[in-house]
Amino acid sequence: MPDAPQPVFPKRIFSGIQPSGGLTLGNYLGALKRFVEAQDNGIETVYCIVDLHAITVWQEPAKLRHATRELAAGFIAAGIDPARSILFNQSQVPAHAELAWIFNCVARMGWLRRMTQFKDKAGKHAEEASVGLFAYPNLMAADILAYHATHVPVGEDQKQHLELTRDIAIKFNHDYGVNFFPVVEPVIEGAATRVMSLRDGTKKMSKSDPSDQSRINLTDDSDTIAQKFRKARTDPEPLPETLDGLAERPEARNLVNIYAALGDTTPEAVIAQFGGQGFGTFKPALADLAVAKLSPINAEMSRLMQDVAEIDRILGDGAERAHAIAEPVLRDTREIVGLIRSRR
Ligand code: AQP
Repeated sequence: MPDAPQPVFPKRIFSGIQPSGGLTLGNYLGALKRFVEAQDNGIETVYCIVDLHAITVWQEPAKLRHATRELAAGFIAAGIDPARSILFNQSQVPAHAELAWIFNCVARMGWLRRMTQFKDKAGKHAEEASVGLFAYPNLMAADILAYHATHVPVGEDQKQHLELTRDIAIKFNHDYGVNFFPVVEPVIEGAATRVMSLRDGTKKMSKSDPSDQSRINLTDDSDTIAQKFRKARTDPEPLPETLDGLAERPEARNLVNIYAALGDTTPEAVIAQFGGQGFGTFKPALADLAVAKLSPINAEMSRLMQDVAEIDRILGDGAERAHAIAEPVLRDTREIVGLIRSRR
């Protein structure tokens, strides 16, 4: 008997960022900047401020509200057009939480125990971590699959979670004998898929790092950006003449990658320009480039934050449009699973 025809899932991009603090240069280069490129390529794009993920660790309610609105301002200031992309906060669309529960019953304990991000975040205190932090990747799978998204642009740190999303889709489809959820493609591209801390080139730049000097925040003013790059940890050698020379120099490699990503060029081109020169020349050039690229975003974020009612309106409108896509997917999921829905 010939195989049943496979459904074709039209290309749709989904990705999200947690409002667990301010946006960093890592979020901008690894995620946000690439979200804008995808939108501008004419692909259907759904972008989510994942507030339910943020509360997997304690968030002060007033700060969470502020961070959610500021993140929305950051998306728009960086170039996300709420008329062309769907921009909303996760908790306004109940499909995410409901599908996550179903996926809690699909994913296996052993799969989640292998997640390195949980190990990193819970550290030695795993017994005290929230159940939500452990089950976080199932909610992430629900975020993506509630939209039948096919492509997910993320930074390198999210690769393992996306592999889990694929495993959940495959197991669900197999267990229920359907071809309902797409097996998503991670899109991990560009010169800065893993921006590192300015204090330690072996650690990811992160919004929750206790040292503010370790990261560039999108809310930092020009002087702060310049000062942080000036003080960034480096070694005493000049930049090498070839890319191979960066292999054992994580801090130098990180700064070259940041320059390349901000300047829309390649690390090779940066080395061709600055090879043989010391950090006394390179760091000010990097700071100038960063200020030129980030300060218009910073200024626009401040302007948008003057009108939080408008930000809330944009998020509400995005949530309506997101709900219109996700709800039919949930309806079909309930049907497949055998959950009766007879309420009017
Ligand atoms: N340093 C980074 N380099 C490249 N990409 C990064 N991303 C985060 N940090 C870097 C990408 O940004 C998107 C949103 O990430 P997130 O804020 O939702 O979660 P996260 O990865 O846990 O980021 P943080 O800054 O480390 O947050 P905290 O400190 O709260 O845990 C993702 O696509 C991510 O890959």
